[in-house]
Amino acid sequence: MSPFVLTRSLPPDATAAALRADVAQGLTRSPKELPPKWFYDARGSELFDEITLLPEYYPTRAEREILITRAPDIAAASGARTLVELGSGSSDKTRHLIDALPGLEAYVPVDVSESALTGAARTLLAEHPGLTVHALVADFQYGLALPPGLPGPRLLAFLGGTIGNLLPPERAAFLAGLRARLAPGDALLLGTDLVKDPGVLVPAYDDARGVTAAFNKNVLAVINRELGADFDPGDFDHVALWDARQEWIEMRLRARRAVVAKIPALDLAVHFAAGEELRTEVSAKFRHEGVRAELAAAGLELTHWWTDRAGRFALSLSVP
Ligand code: AVJ
Repeated sequence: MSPFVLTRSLPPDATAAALRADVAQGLTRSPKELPPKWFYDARGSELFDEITLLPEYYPTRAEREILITRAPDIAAASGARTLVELGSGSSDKTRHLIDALPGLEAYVPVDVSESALTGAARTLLAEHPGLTVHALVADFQYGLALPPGLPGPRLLAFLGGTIGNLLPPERAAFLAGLRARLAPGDALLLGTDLVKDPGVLVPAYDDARGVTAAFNKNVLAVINRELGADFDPGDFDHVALWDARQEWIEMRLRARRAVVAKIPALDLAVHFAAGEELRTEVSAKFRHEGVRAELAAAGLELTHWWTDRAGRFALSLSVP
């Protein structure tokens, strides 16, 4: 195998078609909602990277702390020869894991962004000349078609707490789908943000500098550009709230006045009453027992649970 292979399992127009369907459905139902994956165009990815540096946004730093301190334990427990990473982005935090896995032969980053994949691969190959990188352009929510012949044991990593952006039934289906990809000896490394004081949680999603507000409103710019719509982001306020019953953060865009937006590509006009809200993201927070139970329901047994010193974020290892 050559050291770098890239497989596209997303047809080039799949993303455009999925955006049209999500906008057509999500903006014509009540309450209005959109899936959070549409935040991440080039500008949105840049804003997300900026969020990870904010003093209020602790998850990225907390997870990095765990990866740095626990990488040798993760390596020993998994013995991985292949590392598959879902939603790998810049593969920034993964570096700690790759450095700690002595027997690693193949790294398989999976992301919807081809540019993120090629950029990350270039850096990694320079640092690890012996490593084979098989990048996969794919939307991991819709089934993971792994390239054949990846040497086991395989470690599947899903970091960042992104599992919290799926709704509970989506999460169950997603975990069951991952379980179906794992053979005896393989393992799943999962990052989950933990339930904590709303006084810490809410500012993480509503920072003082307004970077998260800009990130939230960017989804309107995506719809304007991709579907020819005429949303004015200034017509909307950023809202972040803690739902104590569901134990999740919700981000919403609230119309400051009555708004009518045209979406020519869908031949649609969308009406917002003054004060009406569009839910743009759910970010669920977890507890040890809840993660154990969700994994067990998918046929995975939790074997390790590591948190940062402050107990804000957890990495878990589970096996089929
Ligand atoms: C890291 C993608 C899971 O839910 O915390 C950051 C995205 N949204 N600020 C999260 C996000 C608002 C984030 N994920």
